[in-house]
Amino acid sequence: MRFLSQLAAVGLTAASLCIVFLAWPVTVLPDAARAGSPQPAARPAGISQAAPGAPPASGPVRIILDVDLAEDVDDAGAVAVLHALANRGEAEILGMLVSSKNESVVPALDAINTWYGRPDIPIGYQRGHVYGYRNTKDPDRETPSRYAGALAEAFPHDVKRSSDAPDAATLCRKLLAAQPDASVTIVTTGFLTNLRELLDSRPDEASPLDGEALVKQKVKQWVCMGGKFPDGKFPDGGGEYNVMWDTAASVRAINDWPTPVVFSGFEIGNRVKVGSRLRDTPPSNPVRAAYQHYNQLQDREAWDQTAVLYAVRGARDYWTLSEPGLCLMHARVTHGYNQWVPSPGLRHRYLIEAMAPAALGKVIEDLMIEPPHGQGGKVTKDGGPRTDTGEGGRD
Ligand SMILES: [Ca+2]
Ligand SMILES: [Ca+2]
Repeated sequence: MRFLSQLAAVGLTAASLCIVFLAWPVTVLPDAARAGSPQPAARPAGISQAAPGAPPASGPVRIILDVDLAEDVDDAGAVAVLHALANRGEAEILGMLVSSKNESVVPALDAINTWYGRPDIPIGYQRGHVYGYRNTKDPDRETPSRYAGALAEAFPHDVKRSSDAPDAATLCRKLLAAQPDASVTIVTTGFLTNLRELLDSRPDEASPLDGEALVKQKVKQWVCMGGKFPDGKFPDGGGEYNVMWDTAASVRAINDWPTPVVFSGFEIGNRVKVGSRLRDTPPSNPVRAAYQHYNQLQDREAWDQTAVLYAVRGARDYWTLSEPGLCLMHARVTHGYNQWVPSPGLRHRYLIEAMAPAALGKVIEDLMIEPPHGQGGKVTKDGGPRTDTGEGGRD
């Protein structure tokens, strides 16, 4: 959607972009916007062609995971799923980003990674997060969390506070620049602040390309837990949490992203309930502790886990893909929402439920409770965290 960027460059606001786009009949979209597959039934470029159950054709899927890990607990489950898939050789974790505004979230994420034996996964923290759209009352509002502070306090890690972590967009540029072309899958399970910053980023020591060009060269696809499909509004008129929170970032990231995008909408994870089987894991597991603090180890919807699972394994028999189209993001005071505009040749699709939610929940929860692999002796025999810092896990 370079056309949108050009409009932005001449100073139109995000809100007016939506008006322009709405007034712009789909039938007259410019050829440049039709760069995807001409066949509505075909998979968009970059989406796995592997047969159901087949191993990845070219090694593990290279993942950058961007989480909020704050107000809801499913991010913690999603991080667990990704570690389990990495342990099985299905995924390679290049790095993680945090899109929420909370000084305990990066330490909490580092603690989970440490428990899984990967204490050195690079983590970037958002800069420039804004709550709401044209919100003059509390645009700097922090993202609350019932569990991040407790994890940061109880479990071993070495990042003291989120703002000690590097800027997420700068880190992401570095990670992308080091990878082969068209090889990286970005998964977002939170706000789109960091992807906006990435698209807006300028050439630097990591790459002579600007953000959009770098994404276009290195990213295979973006899998976004966000939006609601096909109708983006809830009965009360509200939009889905991840896309509405930092609305201007969502408009820029979704409308201008230069590669295929697959959305796992609200309705997908909403029917899949997981988490209570974390009781079967040791109390030293920080993911168990997150659910303990969040809801006393009850089941919770698996929104974020579905995005990670799709990013690594593809649709398999879990889901089917929608027709191609455009997930159009609307800005409005104070929070935005998305609208699905079907259109052959465009690069957005969304997941449609295929497997029964209970069966899919078992697939996800089995991964969430898989113990860490021994990683060079960094994980103790019972799968618990190292205790050499004197900070045993507790919940
Ligand atoms: Ca660390
Ligand atoms: Ca989330």
